[in-house]
Amino acid sequence: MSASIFPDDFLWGGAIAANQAEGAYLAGGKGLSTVDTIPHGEHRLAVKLGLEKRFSLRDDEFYPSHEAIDFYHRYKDDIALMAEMGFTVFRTSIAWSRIFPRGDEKEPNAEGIAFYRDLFAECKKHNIEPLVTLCHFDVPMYLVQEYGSWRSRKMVEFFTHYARTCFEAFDGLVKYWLTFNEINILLHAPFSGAGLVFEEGDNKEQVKYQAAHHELIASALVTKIAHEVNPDNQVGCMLAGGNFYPYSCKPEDVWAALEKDRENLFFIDVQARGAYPSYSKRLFREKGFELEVLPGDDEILKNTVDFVSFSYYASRCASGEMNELNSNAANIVKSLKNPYIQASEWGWGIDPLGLRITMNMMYDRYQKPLFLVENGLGAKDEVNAQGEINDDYRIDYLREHIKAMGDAIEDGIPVIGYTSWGCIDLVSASTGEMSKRYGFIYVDRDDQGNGTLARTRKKSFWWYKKVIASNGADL
Ligand code: BGP
Repeated sequence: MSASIFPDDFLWGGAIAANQAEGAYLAGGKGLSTVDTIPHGEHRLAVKLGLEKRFSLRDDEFYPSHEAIDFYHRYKDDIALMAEMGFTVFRTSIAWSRIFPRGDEKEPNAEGIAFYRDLFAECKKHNIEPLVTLCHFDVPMYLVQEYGSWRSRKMVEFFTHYARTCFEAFDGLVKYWLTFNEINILLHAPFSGAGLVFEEGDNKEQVKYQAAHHELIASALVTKIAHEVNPDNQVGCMLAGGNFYPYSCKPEDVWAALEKDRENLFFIDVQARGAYPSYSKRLFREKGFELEVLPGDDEILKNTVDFVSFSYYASRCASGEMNELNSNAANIVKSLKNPYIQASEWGWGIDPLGLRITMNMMYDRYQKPLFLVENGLGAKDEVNAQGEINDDYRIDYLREHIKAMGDAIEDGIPVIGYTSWGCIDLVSASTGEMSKRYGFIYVDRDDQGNGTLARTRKKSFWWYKKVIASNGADL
């Protein structure tokens, strides 16, 4: 075994999100949130894109997120399993509507605060550092119906109040914070990303970029507040990452890839550099809209993040002739199929070198420490006759990506840590099903909601434990 190239204080762990794991969607005074209303099945995509309203919950449809894996009641046992793997960091999110059920109250819901205090204290008890996302694809439904969600500048007030409440309530327990999960997903799935529902006659692009402006202002203010509450707080932005490759060396393809990268990096350019990027002027002019920007907004945006976090599942590919016909979905961000790489069962390209390329590009651009907070392979696992889950395909995927992250560290990039996505099986964000699994820990539950919810260690559990114990040397 070679010596570790990972720093001694490198954080190893896994990631989940409240709405994909907790279940208990109305327990403890929680209000309804956007994600609770996204149905399983044929309407799913249209709802996520903000094109169809499904505000009333239908009894004849199954919403897996309502029960999920019951992490809400089982977190102590689950955290113990993570501690057994040697986690030093655990990423989860706070469900905004557990703290503020409607979203615009002055006083928080005491039960919601108590739940997360206990959860974070449990992590600390096991010497696990919580890494907490304030908004992971969930907005209180009341704010969507009353205010139009992030269309409205009022959201800045509600979100900053929510964030301050969390910083104060969990001070001393949580140090690492993320403002918005995969903030760029707002452009690709506006309802999932930001609670946006389009009305007739909307200029959709205008609505999205106005909402983006509000989120960017809120994120900058929240970063400032976090530092005021406790100067030790570290706040990161979060990108659904993965560079675009040009489909060929044709200049039009190279330009297309650069533009597609800018579309996503636009958010991080603001959050990490503190101002709208130079290319945005032309972008807005050509799209034919003007943002409502208040005096003082430029000053607010100067509150940049402490680190840049991102998810990486796949690289992407673009050409000058890309259109709906020749593009396929690699996650929700459209991409051409890259003929040089293999893909997962869901068509997401598997490209470890793409991770090293993405990390180098981001560090060159931002010069801030990176944190890889989501990475993993969604796959259908089989439980064999002995009750074992031999997920060698997952181990292979993770090994190659951890190696690539190690290469990026050797390239000179400071990296804070790694949290593999869905460290315990949970509900998939794209499919809304259980059968697309990422975990080291298997959860007995199927797509129809059957199963005992029992937890079983997969083969990858033992492998990851060894990786952590050797600080990434024994892969
Ligand atoms: C990211 C989301 C996660 C997670 C992951 C895997 O986009 O931040 O919430 O779900 O993708 O995606 P999926 O669950 O669709 O396989």
